Amino acid sequence: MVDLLTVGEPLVVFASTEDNQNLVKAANFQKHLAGAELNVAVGISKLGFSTEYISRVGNDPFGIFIKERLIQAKIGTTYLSTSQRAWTGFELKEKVTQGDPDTFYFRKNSAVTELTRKIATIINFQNVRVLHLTGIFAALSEQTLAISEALIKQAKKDNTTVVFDPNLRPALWPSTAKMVAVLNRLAFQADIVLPGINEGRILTGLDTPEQIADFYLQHGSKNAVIKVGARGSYFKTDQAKTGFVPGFKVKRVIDTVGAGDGFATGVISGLLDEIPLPEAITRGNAIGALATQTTGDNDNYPDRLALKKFIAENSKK
Ligand code: KDG
Repeated sequence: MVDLLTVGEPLVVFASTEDNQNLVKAANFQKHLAGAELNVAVGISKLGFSTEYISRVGNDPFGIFIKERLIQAKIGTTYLSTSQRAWTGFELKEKVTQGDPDTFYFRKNSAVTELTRKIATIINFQNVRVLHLTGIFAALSEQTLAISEALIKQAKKDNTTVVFDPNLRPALWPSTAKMVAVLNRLAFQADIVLPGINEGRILTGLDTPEQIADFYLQHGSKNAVIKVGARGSYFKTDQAKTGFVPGFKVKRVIDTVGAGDGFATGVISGLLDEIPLPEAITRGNAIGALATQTTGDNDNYPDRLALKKFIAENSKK
């Protein structure tokens, strides 16, 4: 049995080590592993679950680095292939002392865009507990969108839980209208949709977490969890259960990138452990907070012991 199956583009990220220097001026960078879906696979694997990652890399030093890191992280590579023609994608990331860092991608026509929907036909969803998808993979090409649609369709047929994180990346879409239409179409089919509050506002035209959650439930999503930054997360379930799960305070944020994937990791791990949704969201809030403490997206994701310790030490008595 595979606990988590995800599909996405792995990236090498070069994170600047110089505070508040833009990407033109910065001269020193550190190499890390990135890619939203890969971050989730890393986090889920670290918590002791089995994972498989559908992807494709180039036959180049970045591709080899990614493959080595996947093996180290014990992520299944059954559906990972290597292109002899296209390169692996990479990105540059700023270091900022406030707010979200600027990023720049080198990923157009990268190896992962050679995947075709045939890959979806070889998955046996009877052996997969959770399918995780984000709006980033769907944005990369018509083929990656077709793969996303096919995976959701097959997963639903076999009652695999579908978790969808819209992960808006407007730069990857031809227009906002197309981004909104496509991502909502995917989100409406999900068992759990995980937008950030600002993403939810763009996708629904509504304002509050309650309104955004209602919008998704009215259109078919079974459960919605709306991330409201460091404050915490609001949820609404198909059983009409609602609530707000407070976030964890951290002294200093080093880098916000990877926090959303950390959140998804916590929620998915809770689903896999079959604990109540609010407890799963507490895990999500915790891993999101831990992710902000280092420069790499997933370097500070915890194992079970570290997660338990962080929650115990930082929960209000
Ligand atoms: O969620 C983290 C991602 O933004 C980062 O790893 C890079 O996958 C990436 C993307 O497309 O932005």
